[in-house]
Amino acid sequence: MENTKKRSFSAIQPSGTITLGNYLGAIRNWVNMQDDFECIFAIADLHTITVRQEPSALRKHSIELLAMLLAAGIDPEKSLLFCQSHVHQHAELAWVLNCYTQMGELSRMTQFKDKSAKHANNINAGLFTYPTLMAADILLYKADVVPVGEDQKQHLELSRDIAGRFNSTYSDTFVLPEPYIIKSGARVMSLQNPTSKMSKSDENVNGFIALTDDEDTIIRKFKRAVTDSETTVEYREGKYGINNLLNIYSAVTGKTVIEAAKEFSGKGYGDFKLAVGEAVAAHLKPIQERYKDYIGNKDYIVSVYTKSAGIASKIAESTLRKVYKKVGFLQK
Ligand code: ATP
Ligand code: LTN
Repeated sequence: MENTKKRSFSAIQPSGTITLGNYLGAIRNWVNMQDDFECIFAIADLHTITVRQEPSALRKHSIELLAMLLAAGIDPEKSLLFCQSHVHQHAELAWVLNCYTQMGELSRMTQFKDKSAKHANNINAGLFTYPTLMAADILLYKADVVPVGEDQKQHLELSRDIAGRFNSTYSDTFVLPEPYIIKSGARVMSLQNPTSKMSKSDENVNGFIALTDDEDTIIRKFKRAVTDSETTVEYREGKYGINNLLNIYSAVTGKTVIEAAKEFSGKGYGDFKLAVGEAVAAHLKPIQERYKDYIGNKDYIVSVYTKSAGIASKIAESTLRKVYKKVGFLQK
């Protein structure tokens, strides 16, 4: 029977310990999509070296991330899961796409502006061309949809622009990918600075919940979460800290933010923060238990990413060949 499912591609960087933001904004949706889409997932290790990494830490984060994705419910029987650096076509297509992307387009990317401000001593060319590598990731597999958090929307729009430009210069080659953003959890904010997003590379560990944090740590971090000087739990413009906690509570309990706010009306911030911490810890517990099994079984992880990379590479090669032919390279 012909496969009529739409194809989905997404990736995540092994740049640190995966956070509640990554989970609620992206990974949880990846897990839920596996029956309805043909899913391809990658560890974006090529992207990660745009910020200087300790090699041993990068290896450790990559294995931990793979174990966590399996624990969260990525099923290698249904989906592909591999390392970007193992499929060389990503870097090759990225080079071609660089030649169809304008400096002006790349300089408008907010992630580039944020990251170059944060890493002012290492504003390398890779950081600048990060979005063309991301476009290559997606376009190689002719993905219809790309499940990401809100922060990646701009990169996706650029991927569509690059794909459209290539198609109209030559002929239909790439599928124009659609972002697939699920509202609940799409933008989890830092617990210490609720106007900026929760990020795994945050130097302040109290700003994020790592998926491996134990219950006590989770509750402690929520207790310390920055809120405001008022006393009522309500969802309202300007109450950034409380809104963030209500969003998180809603995302892990399935209640709406309005229901959640009602549940805590008349209660103090202390009770509310404790309840959010407990709900998050309970939600993560089964994932953490499965994680312990996977991280102890490195051979299994290696077998998963090796097999997936082999399959991915065949799909990627077929797209790359077409691109090389269209731009006018001699055929091998
Ligand atoms: P870094 O801190 O190294 O930039 P990151 O934590 O932002 O990393 P990425 O690997 O860049 O994470 O992103 C992986 C996925 O998680 C992406 O789909 C991204 O949109 C999503 N994501 C990241 N942070 C959040 C957040 N705070 N809320 C919701 N989704 C998020
Ligand atoms: N830049 C993404 C990670 C990423 C990605 C991709 C996401 C790399 N390649 C392709 C979707 C599709 C991020 O989440 N920061």
